[in-house]
Amino acid sequence: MLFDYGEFLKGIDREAYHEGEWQWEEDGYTVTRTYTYSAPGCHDSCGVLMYTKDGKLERVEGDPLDPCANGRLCMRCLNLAEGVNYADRPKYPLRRAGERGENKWERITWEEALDEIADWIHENLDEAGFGRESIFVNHGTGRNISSWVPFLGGACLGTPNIGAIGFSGYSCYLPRTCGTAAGIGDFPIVDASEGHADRYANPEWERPDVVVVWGCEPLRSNADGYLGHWLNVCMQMGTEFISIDPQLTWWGARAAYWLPLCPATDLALALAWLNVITAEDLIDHEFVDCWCAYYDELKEHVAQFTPDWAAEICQVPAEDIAAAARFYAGAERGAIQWGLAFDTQVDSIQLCQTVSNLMSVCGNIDKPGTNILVRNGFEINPGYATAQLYCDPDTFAKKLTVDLVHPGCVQFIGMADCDAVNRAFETGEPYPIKMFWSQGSNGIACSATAAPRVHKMLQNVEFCVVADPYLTPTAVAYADIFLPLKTTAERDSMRVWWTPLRAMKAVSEWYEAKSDEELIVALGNKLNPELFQKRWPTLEALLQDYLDVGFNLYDPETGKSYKSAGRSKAGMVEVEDVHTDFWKKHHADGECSFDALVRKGGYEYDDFCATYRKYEKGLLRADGLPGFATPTGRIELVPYATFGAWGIPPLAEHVESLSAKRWLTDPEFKKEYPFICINGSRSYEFFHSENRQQATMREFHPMPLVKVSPQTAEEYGLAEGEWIWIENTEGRCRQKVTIDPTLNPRYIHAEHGWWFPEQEPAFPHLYGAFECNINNLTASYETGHGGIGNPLKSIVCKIYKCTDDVDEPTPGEVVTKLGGFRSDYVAGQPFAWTTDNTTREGGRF
Ligand SMILES: Nc1nc2c(c(=O)[nH]1)N[C@H]1C(S)=C(S)[C@@H](COP(=O)(O)OP(=O)(O)OC[C@H]3O[C@@H](n4cnc5c(=O)[nH]c(N)nc54)[C@H](O)[C@@H]3O)O[C@H]1N2
Ligand SMILES: Nc1nc2c(c(=O)[nH]1)N[C@H]1C(S)=C(S)[C@@H](COP(=O)(O)OP(=O)(O)OC[C@H]3O[C@@H](n4cnc5c(=O)[nH]c(N)nc54)[C@H](O)[C@@H]3O)O[C@H]1N2
Ligand code: SF4
Ligand SMILES: [Mo]
Repeated sequence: MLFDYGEFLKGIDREAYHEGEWQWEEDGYTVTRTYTYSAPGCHDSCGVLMYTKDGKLERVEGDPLDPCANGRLCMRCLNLAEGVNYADRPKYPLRRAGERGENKWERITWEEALDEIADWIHENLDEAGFGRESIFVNHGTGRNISSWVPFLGGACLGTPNIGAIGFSGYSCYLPRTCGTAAGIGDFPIVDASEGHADRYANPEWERPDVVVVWGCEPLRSNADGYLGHWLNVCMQMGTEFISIDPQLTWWGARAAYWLPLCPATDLALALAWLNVITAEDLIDHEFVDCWCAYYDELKEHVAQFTPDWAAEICQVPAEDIAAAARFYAGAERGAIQWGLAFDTQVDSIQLCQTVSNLMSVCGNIDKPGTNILVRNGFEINPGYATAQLYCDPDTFAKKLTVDLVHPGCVQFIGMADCDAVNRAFETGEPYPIKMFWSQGSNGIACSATAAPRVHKMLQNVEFCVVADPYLTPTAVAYADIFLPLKTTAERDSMRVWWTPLRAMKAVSEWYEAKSDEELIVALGNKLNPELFQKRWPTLEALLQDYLDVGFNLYDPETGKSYKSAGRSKAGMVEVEDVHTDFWKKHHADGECSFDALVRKGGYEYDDFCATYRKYEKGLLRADGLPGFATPTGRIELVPYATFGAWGIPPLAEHVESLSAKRWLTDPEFKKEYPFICINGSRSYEFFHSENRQQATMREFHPMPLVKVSPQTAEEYGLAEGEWIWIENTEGRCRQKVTIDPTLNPRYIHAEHGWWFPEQEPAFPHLYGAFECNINNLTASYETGHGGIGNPLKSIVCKIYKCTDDVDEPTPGEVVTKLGGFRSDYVAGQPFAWTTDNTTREGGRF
């Protein structure tokens, strides 16, 4: 065995690492043992030692005593001090002093900023007859904000319209959570021992035999509370891997099988795996018999999806599809690590449900070394649900829902529907959006599919507030008021995503910046003083409430408690007690506070995620009976009831995107746009559009790179480092060529999220945010069943060399000065050409 956790632990000099202390002095530094709050951006939270001198963060090291990350850090955390101390980081609130996009600002006080916001809302919404639903709150992916910004939207601003601007199909993570909620009732993640404080040494834990890394690169992304190096440890302990990815990744290069499928054909492959596994009877009979419903229906349905059928769609040999399926199903303990690619396809929700069926029929659910079912530790679940508890019920009823723009779809997600929001901006229907509040998102450079189109709709918004640690293209383009925010280093906060509950302790200050939590308290006390004076008058009160009741509706005077009614649109339900399990555990011993958590090293594990076979123990269902949290109490391999209620066909069928359909059926179109562009795979240096300010990151990764195959380079006469245009019907952008000998010649891969903080901020350049933006080529409004999933990672395009034609307008000029690449957008329609005979119905042509 290459990796022995016991040996690893024995090798740590615990005294040198000040075991039992949370802060000490060392060589002129104050060292603080704490957790990052998803620094910078990031979905995770790793144990760090922060080295400060005179109140300034100078260095960050991994904390080997932290069981989550075991002292390992990404370059993004190791380089945190450079991001935190960036010279041009805004220090004070700013008011726009010129036109939008001129980048002219004047310094104002927080009091002035909050007054102006309150006055604007009062005069232009409340007194002018508009409801608070006319405020759209935009937030991004940083899991350092996903509990807090929605809460700010609901509790401070009183709007139900909270979401991600221009991000059609909720194409990040939500498809996976909904796809599994329907069939399993809970969310499965790969068990790499992360639920246990004693980790790989836990006596119940067993390492997975086979892990399928599917549409995910966990070493680069560490996505969604999951650290990639956990899987690396499993590999070192003997786990074998399958990689399902159009590109050769680190995992693919070390895998027993690499299935380089055509982008966005994963459902065809998954159905073929089910076909093999059911036809060859490779299922876990005991598990299926006891715990799964509708197996016969599933088996009958997948009988048509043979490996030969899938081979043609996926462009992977049928034998390889079948052999890999047998390898996964034959493992005693198999697990599937799935990634963003699951969310960026039009058949996304059925794909997620189908792959959760693969886990279920093989019995790979909630047993050691398989996919375990996890929830937020200690039942602390603030977020959309709690935000909506504080919104006026009549206003809540006006939430922008999916049915407004995708007829027949049913809203079952907490966020406002991204396309319904677009449509409200574009048409004023069903009501105009008058105010845009953006916090923790760089929408125009990142989340906005069809970025030029989103620019068109945002440029005339009446009032815009952007809150961010940095002045982003989104701030320069739209903000009337800019609010400077703290980073993880300056922030007192907590997070619980799965387990453990973690505390982040502020170690430095940044001028007048406020943390997201401090902003909630300040804004809430300004706009909603009655509620905030009672519940959250101070930061301490807010943090305590998080631990005590997770922001649920709770009135200590009447004893009445309410929880959100989950995914439904229905609002709330009265419950007996909303106290969290953390409160129940620690209220009496006085350890239920932020400070207590910091003192004990910043973390505490929860029992739920550490318990295996929860379905046998009655831990999953609200009624406490054994089984799963589904209507039948079993895993529903065909989720008739839930998908039925959501308007989604319960039996899965692969569907191509609109452009793929046209590409496959229209030879002229395919000749014009011969490549499929996979885009946005994560890099080690950046988190979406973040960290571009950091000189060290730019030294490693100076410019946006578009990968091409050697064949393509030869055919087009392209040299390494040469700029090329990438173009399709929606727009174009340029990136620098890098030649990848492992890439399939039919694909290219472009990067997303690029802007250049060192370049001109003002229009038309806007820090270069449109120059290299691959989302000039992607489209809004194309979603799959349920309004879920957008095919943003499989766009068709052509490429050609950049020339030095100075008369040609730059993309920035096209977008900010010349009305955009297209003038023929139709609200609700992704492409101008889809108004003719192309529809979303049906499978592959
Ligand atoms: N073409 C293409 N487009 C994509 C993707 C892709 O793969 N391809 N990926 C998509 C996905 S999955 C996502 S989730 C979106 C992400 O889209 P965004 O979430 O908009 O992306 P970020 O660039 O991470 O923007 C986050 C902002 O938060 C700020 N920030 C950092 N720390 C804090 C903090 O503590 N508090 C607050 N309030 N703000 C902070 C950062 O400075 C930054 O401006 O992009 C999507 N866009
Ligand atoms: N360093 C860093 N970490 C991040 C982020 C970041 O920007 N930077 N972003 C965070 C966010 S919000 C997210 S959502 C996660 C995403 O993180 P991951 O889930 O790891 O996703 P990606 O890096 O986009 O892509 C992973 C792999 O999917 C493959 N892929 C693309 N299209 C397809 C397809 O159609 N089918 C299959 N099977 N594979 C495909 C790509 O080739 C790539 O190798 O990362 C998070 N972590
Ligand atoms: S995953 Fe990496 S960037 Fe994210 S908190 Fe951990 S070390 Fe930092
Ligand atoms: Mo994401």
